Amino acid sequence: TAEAEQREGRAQAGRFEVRARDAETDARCGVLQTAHGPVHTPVFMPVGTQATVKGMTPRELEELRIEIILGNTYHLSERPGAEVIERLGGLHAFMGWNGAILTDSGGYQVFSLASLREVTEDGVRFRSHVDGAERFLGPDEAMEIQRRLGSDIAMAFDECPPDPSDRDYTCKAVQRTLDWAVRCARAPRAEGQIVFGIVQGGIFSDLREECAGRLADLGFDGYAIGGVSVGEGEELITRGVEDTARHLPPHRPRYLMGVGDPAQIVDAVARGVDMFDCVMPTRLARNGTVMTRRGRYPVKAGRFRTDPAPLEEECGCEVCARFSRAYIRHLFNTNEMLGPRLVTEHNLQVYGRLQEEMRTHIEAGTYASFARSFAAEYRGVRD
Ligand code: PRF
Ligand code: ZN
Repeated sequence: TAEAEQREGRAQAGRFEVRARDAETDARCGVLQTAHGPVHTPVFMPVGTQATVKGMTPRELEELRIEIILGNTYHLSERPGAEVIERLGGLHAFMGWNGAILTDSGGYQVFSLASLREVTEDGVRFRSHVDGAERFLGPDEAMEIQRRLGSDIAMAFDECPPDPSDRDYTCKAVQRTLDWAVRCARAPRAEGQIVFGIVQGGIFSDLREECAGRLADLGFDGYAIGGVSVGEGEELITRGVEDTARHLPPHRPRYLMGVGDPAQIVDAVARGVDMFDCVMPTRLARNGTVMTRRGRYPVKAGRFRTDPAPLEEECGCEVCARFSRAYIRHLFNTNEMLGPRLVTEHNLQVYGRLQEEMRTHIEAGTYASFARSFAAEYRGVRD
């Protein structure tokens, strides 16, 4: 029965089994058990900040075979509030989604969205971006909100220093992140909820190593690489991932936060990363940017006015099976809401196909050559 399945899920939550390793790279395939089912890795998690993956119904997400989505502690605590969601049975029941949910802890969102007042050892005082009122969010508050939301994976409350930040400031942010991680590791959780720690350290390899080591001592269920892709450029992103991933426990899932671009995902998987999230596919879709295996293009362009071809010839998603570029261009030009919905579905399918292809090549031991040909094809054509 569904109930027995859920009980079983909660009992197994946090188990991570590595099922295959690539022959030449650090890429691996695994299965992470959550209270709402297994998550196969490598995995891309679509972003559902406001308890919705914008424009997609849960049924459509299920049809895309999506196993896990991301929600945001800060946004949901502003509107409608954690108490409201808890009263309505938790985030899954509230939004009608029965798959897994990971919630980001709110630190990053507060630092980027709200106007900061003060950072103390207990957390962050800030002004809400919704009503301008003063609020406070720290490790205890973030864990309490995530407990009420009932997400499957809660993230520790961290401080992500902006780029550029000097060594002195980054060091202080790492220290605060570690102090907060201790509190997050001990905080009460929802039934079956697991918790991931987040590594910070900016562009400083030794700080990242130290942060990773100390988090590992706390024994989290998984570990995130934070503070990467905050404006530092491609080369430093690669280094940050590499410098962090190799110091994380090999038998636990690794999650690269806020990344990203398909080419960056393919590269990070080769360095041992298992999980990703990014607004890219859904946000680009809403302004009419189609993602493909060969890069991206604006479907609103005049050259598609009479184009009978699908968004992507090799795709095979329901959108590509049924609609032409000319039709979807027309939807955007007339501001029809079906336009953003169709491109969102296609773009998410591109990530779905990518993760399946990555898994196949890891299992076959051919990931290195796959990654090389992917990069050549994807970066070969731009916009
Ligand atoms: N910390 C948290 N969420 C995040 C990040 C982080 O460093 C990033 C950085 N790429 C994206 N989302 N908590
Ligand atoms: Zn398609």
